[in-house]
Amino acid sequence: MSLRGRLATALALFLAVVGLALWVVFGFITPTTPTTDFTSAQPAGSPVNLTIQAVGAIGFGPHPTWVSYLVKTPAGKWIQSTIWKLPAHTKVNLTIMQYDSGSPLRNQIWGQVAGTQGGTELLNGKPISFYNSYGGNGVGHTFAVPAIGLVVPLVGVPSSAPNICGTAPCTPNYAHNVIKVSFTTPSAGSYSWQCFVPCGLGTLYGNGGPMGALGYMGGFLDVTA
Ligand SMILES: [Cu+2]
Repeated sequence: MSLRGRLATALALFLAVVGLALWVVFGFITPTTPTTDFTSAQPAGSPVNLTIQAVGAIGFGPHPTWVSYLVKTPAGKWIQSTIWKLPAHTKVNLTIMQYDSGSPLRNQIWGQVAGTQGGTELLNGKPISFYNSYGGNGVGHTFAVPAIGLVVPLVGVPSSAPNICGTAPCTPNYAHNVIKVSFTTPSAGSYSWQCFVPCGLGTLYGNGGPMGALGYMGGFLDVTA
């Protein structure tokens, strides 16, 4: 091969390596999560049934040990997606399958249910408006949409339970709590939701890792007119 040919090959290889490195780095710092569309899952105006689960460890992907939320698609498949497309001004019947254990809250305000229909959540069928995280099993996560004042504390399963789910998606034969609330979507816009319990174990004050990553402890309600 001529010198020129060898130089061109070396340059091409160098650029390929640089490109690959950039792709990996940017893929890591700008995580994305697929959007799940619920706008055509039901006739216009009918309530949307949204079912999600919170797990102690996702079990797959780049961060298998991270806590995470998953969503059940309208087709019934559990996927790791935290951006959900919802119709505006529509009632959402939200069911949360909580498979993670809990602990006392650092700030008791997150034990207060807010922004739901009736100001309550159904915890395994029983309505509660507040959960004292110093008693019982504590709170593992919250599902909160600050812009609409929605806060749903997710009471933990007993950490001593013999059947704690290890790998998502979890199925109901593992220890879990079923939490149900209803709320109404606001007008069109993008509304962030997140967990306010510092559950990013091993990170600074528990607020790193999954707490700041789309697809794990936070996402968006993509509300469309
Ligand atoms: Cu959390």
